[in-house]
Amino acid sequence: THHSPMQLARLAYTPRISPLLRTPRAVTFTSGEPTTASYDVEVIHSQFPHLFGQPALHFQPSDPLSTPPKKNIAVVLSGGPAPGGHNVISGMYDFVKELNPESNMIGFLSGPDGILKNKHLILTDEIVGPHRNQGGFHMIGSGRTKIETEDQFAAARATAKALDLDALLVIGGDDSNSNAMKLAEDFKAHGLKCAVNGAPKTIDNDLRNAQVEVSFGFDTASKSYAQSTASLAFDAVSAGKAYHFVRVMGRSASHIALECALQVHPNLCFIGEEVKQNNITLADIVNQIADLVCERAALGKNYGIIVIPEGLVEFMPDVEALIVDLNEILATSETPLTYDNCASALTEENAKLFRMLPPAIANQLMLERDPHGNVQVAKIEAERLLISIVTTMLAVRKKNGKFDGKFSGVPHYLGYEARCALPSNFDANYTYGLGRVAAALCCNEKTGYIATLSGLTKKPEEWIPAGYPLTMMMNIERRHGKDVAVIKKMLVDLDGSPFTTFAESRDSWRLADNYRTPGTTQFWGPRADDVNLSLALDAEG
Ligand code: FBP
Repeated sequence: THHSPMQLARLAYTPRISPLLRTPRAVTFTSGEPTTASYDVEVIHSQFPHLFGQPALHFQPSDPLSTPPKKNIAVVLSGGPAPGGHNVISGMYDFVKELNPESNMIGFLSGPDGILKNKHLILTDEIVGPHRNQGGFHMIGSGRTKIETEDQFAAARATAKALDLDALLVIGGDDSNSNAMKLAEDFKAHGLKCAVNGAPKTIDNDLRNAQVEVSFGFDTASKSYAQSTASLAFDAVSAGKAYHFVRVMGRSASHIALECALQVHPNLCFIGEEVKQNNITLADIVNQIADLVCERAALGKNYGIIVIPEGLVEFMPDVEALIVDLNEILATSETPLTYDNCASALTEENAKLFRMLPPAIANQLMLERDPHGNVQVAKIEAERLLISIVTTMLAVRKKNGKFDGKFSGVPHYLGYEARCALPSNFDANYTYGLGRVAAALCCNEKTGYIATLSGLTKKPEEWIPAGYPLTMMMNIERRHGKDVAVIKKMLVDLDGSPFTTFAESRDSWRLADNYRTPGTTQFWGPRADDVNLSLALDAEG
């Protein structure tokens, strides 16, 4: 085998699950009242006429039923990898096979594109086995293709018919689950038996709401980023010669940055959502950093650590206005855009800022939006942008006698390295359980639901399984110049406990070096089942 000793040890791990999920033939549901959407009810209802308003499904113990007929159940991984994806598949696989060993589990290859082209793999013990409790999405691969045109929906229907599918599980983030809902509605409208359900994946933790407590992968990834951030913090104070500017992944939401701050106590951490609420401009941000550097220099400290969420660029009102303007230009332009014709198409104000940015950053802002219409913030090097402006500012301050220290900024981006990490115990348990919840929905003809487990700060055996209609979580947003129904992203709640806890302590972290480290992810021992601080604080309320 090519597995390391640690991987082998993780292969032997048995995920902990609720007794309700242990006996597939004893799973029945009680359904509640019809549901509605929290936002834009009428429009969402009109977009999902067949499936809007379905009840929530709660799991109920019952006496085991006889073996149900053989089924064909498919799964697809969609979007960026997140630790635990393989366990959703293995949980689902086990449940489907325990229900009826004759059933087929089919994995679509390379994301939703595999559905369109009917590229798939029949999953077997040999394929699933070596991936249990392992990181990565490589068992079947993933992709960002979005099923949106009528031709694409027709291709998806053709595949569902060709494989005689009873159900499909989409493991994805907010956009992919929104798409799963559209597919569920489309299949229903065309009289296909194939059900479509979702599972909440993303390291960003922005697929979260009253029903979904955390998206899988966040726990492992944020612990890993926090550990690296801590190492850089101690490097800063040990070497005493540089400021580490650490940008962390997370798209628009600053959940990962916030978790890193709660764990590490950096000198400064920006939270995109607060920047937006308080209308903090790019000029304000660089001033805050320059002030910090000057104050610390006065104490003889020419080093420090600053955490930046990758979504920050979208939240500074001046940069945001520029992005909105660019979005419309990119969506409507028929020819490829150059720096110059882009600058001349912008409003005067936006063009001024655009021309002021380092050209590399301006070009990164012009990069094509992803298939879901998102700005590719992972490719915008905000840490370099800030270092470059702060360097210039401090030179001016030095000339004016307001700064007599040294400044050296070292840019870091913590992004791709944590998305395929070995899942923490939390994520291994959570995803295996989610896979079984999803299988129960898929094998019982439920469609348009997201699989959930709640009560996640309790023991895994006490987590409560349920299925909730995806329409409950949707709102109307403008994407690619059009209004579309999508799951509402959960950004950092400025009244929530993770943020208020951070806000109460951050002043004391500016000048002192109160750095702390969470350590690397533990798989055994007294701290192995610790959950991330954000989830723990949220649960405390
Ligand atoms: P998902 O939303 O698909 O889970 O992906 C999350 C993420 O890792 C973001 O944090 C990041 O901005 C983005 O993917 C990067 O995308 P890509 O892998 O296409 O560069």
